[in-house]
Amino acid sequence: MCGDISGMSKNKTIQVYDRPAGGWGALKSVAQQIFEQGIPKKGALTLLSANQPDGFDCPGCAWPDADHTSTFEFCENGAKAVAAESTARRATPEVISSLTVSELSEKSDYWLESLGRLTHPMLYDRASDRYQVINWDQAFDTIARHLNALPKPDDAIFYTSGRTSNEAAFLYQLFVREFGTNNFPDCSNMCHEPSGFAMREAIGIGKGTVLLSDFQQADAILIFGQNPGTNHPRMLGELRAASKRGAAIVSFNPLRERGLEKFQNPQNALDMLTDQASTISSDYFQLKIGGDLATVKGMIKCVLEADQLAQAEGRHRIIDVEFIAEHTANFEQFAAEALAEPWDVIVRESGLDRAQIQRAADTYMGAGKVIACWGMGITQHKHSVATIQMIVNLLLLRGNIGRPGAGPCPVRGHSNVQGDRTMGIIEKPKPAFLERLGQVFDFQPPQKHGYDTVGAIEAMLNEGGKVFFGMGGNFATATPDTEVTHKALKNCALTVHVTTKLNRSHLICGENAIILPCLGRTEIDIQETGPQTVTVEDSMSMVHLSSGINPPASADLLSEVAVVARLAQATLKGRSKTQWAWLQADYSRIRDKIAAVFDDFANFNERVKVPGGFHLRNTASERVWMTATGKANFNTHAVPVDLPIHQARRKRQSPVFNLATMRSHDQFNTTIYGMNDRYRGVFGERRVLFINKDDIKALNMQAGDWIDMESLCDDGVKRQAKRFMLVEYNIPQGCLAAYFPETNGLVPLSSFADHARTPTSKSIPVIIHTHHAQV
Ligand SMILES: Nc1nc2c(c(=O)[nH]1)N[C@H]1C(S)=C(S)[C@@H](COP(=O)(O)OP(=O)(O)OC[C@H]3O[C@@H](n4cnc5c(=O)[nH]c(N)nc54)[C@H](O)[C@@H]3O)O[C@H]1N2
Ligand SMILES: Nc1nc2c(c(=O)[nH]1)N[C@H]1C(S)=C(S)[C@@H](COP(=O)(O)OP(=O)(O)OC[C@H]3O[C@@H](n4cnc5c(=O)[nH]c(N)nc54)[C@H](O)[C@@H]3O)O[C@H]1N2
Ligand SMILES: [Mo]
Repeated sequence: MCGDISGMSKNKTIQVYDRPAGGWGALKSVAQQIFEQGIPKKGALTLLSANQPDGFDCPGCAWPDADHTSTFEFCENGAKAVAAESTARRATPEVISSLTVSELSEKSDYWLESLGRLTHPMLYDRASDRYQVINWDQAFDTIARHLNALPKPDDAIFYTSGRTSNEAAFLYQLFVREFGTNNFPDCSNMCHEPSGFAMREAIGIGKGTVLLSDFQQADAILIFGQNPGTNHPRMLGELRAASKRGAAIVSFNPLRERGLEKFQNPQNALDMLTDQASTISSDYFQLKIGGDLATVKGMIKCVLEADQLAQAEGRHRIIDVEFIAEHTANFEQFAAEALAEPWDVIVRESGLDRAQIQRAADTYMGAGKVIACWGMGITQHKHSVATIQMIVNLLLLRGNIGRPGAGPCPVRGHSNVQGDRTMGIIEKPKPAFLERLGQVFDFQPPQKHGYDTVGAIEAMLNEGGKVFFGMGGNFATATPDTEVTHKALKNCALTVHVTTKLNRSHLICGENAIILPCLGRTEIDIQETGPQTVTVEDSMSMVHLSSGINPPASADLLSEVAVVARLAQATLKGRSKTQWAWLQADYSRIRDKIAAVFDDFANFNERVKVPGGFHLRNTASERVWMTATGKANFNTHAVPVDLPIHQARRKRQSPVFNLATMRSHDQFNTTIYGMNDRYRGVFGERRVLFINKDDIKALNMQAGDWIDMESLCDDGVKRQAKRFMLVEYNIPQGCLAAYFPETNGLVPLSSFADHARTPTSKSIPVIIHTHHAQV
């Protein structure tokens, strides 16, 4: 690492990080986290049990494990997630009620979570402005009373974050539907919703088709808008192996991300001792923010042009003619439109030159089997659905779906976000699913579609007196338009959060507020029949068991399953035919019910016993297309030239930037582990703004200057984020990047992805002002 280039104080520095990702830095960072969480040496062993056949599923990301049977798979950020849950610190009632909620609200998110694990249910007392301890029965009775007092069931909103197990999620959606609503906003709505929507239309299933074994066979892996070095570190092991055997790895990202360049595998003794690192990306394209659709369409144009030439010269065709004829629809129309897209539009909107796009296309055409991965850099834009369909189009051209070593791979976020959806946490349920659920549990499920995340905020804002129930997560902080969202939550009659730690959402109280502390995934869950296991589904549709090994953080915690079962009994008294207590007593009974509702889970209890679990059927991977046409659909999309950023730039003389909000290396979504972003060379500060050096010059500013940002939207609302430090970074001109959630207040609630309604957190038009310290 070379020296400090910012001239700042000792603990706040901006440096150039020129080491590989992973390596000793990763081990050091974990050791630091274990120390900060006060975990004794023995407790550190917990970290070794993540993703073992009889251990717990890592509560970090949703990247799958090699057979779930391998020796310890070290992952820096997985270890940090486990350490955060296994912390020795306790947020006891004494600690929580020693401060008023107003006083707690003054503290940082980092401070709140660092209080440690919550130990008792707490009820907000408005008179004293403090949380006070209550017992579980009182808590459930209070919530039930509020729910039953609502004018209609649709006045209750049930949020889910993606850590909830399949068993808890299944029981939760059952309770909510028996109560009478489909109001299921969830973190997917802010995350991979566009991937599900785009792929269901295109290939008839909303999930990726590839398995880990496909990564071992691919000739090329394209990575769009994803930062695996930080967010899916175990993916780097797979990429390293692919790169070593000569596969092309092509990254598309406006930022130079260290983890996409070089990696030193902390699991590999030789790498570590010889200080060797592997190159990850064979090619790196720094396109403009939001420029992916144009780039991929340009690549498609190159493929089609090369194919026309091959055809004219009587050579072997470039596109997979047989696959296209047998398996796809709309090709002719799609190809004609793509060929007609002008190069100047493609070049301008992608931010790449034609030669670069040709090079990317050549790599694609030169590879027999191709995987395309993507993350939040693709999904959090207005045109995210169209972009994803363009990526799928590219794959379809050469038959890269439904055969080994090839396919689409949306890399999911939360460790069970995909499973929660599979279990029915969905605001727009299919009628067939509802019918089956109603048959198995003998009730009439509500048919009306419910609120997604944006819809839930609008509803709480427009009508007061609702009940908001959060199963995990940090709704107040993870959502867009922070001020508006806070107002919406405060408008509720009751806000309830099932949680492991204190966070901001618990301080943005409705008229009444309750915190329900629950067991984490690392902890032993004992019910009437003994210790229980749960199941989760990873990003590649593998379903497997997870059982905790640590004693619970407090004797007063309930499992999420128990919370749901007891709340259902309190709320649905005399109305429900479901045997809630019986299901809670033995989770394998819940699994039997899951099997009764979902054919794909037939013999669930048997099949999940196999180490590594089982793979859920994926029709597209078998080239069975569950679409309206019965085929895989090519989808035509023009390169967008009228996005909010275009509109904002047309209206202004002064420079308008496109801001992407993303994760630092030391955070898990809204949970901040520390103040460093090692691979981007930022230490001791989160309020930074990554910007191109020529843009700094054009603004007449200097690296290290403090600025304010203002986002541009036509609704007359002034949205600002204040006091960010300019950090010179390798990012295209006109593009900016900063961390979420500090910047969420800049995203207007009304700005979301077409069709999928995912907030546009990766493309916010902003202007920059000098920050003036308030006197
Ligand atoms: N340690 C850790 N692990 C995590 C998480 C965490 O917070 N911490 N979060 C979990 C969750 S819920 C999720 S969804 C995933 C998120 O994982 P990622 O998808 O990696 O999420 P981000 O960090 O938001 O952004 C990813 C990348 O998008 C790039 N980008 C921004 N705009 C664009 C664009 O227009 N085009 C392209 N091509 N790239 C762009 C950014 O430079 C960044 O490298 O990780 C999961 N795993
Ligand atoms: N601007 C901007 N906004 C974004 C994003 C972005 O890239 N930019 N990313 C979006 C994405 S991809 C996502 S997924 C969302 C995330 O949104 P959420 O899922 O709502 O947020 P998290 O920060 O993951 O939630 C963390 C909290 O979950 C609780 N928790 C942890 N473990 C458990 C558990 O085992 N059980 C229970 N019940 N609670 C637990 C803890 O209280 C912790 O504070 O944020 C979105 N918001
Ligand atoms: Mo996510």
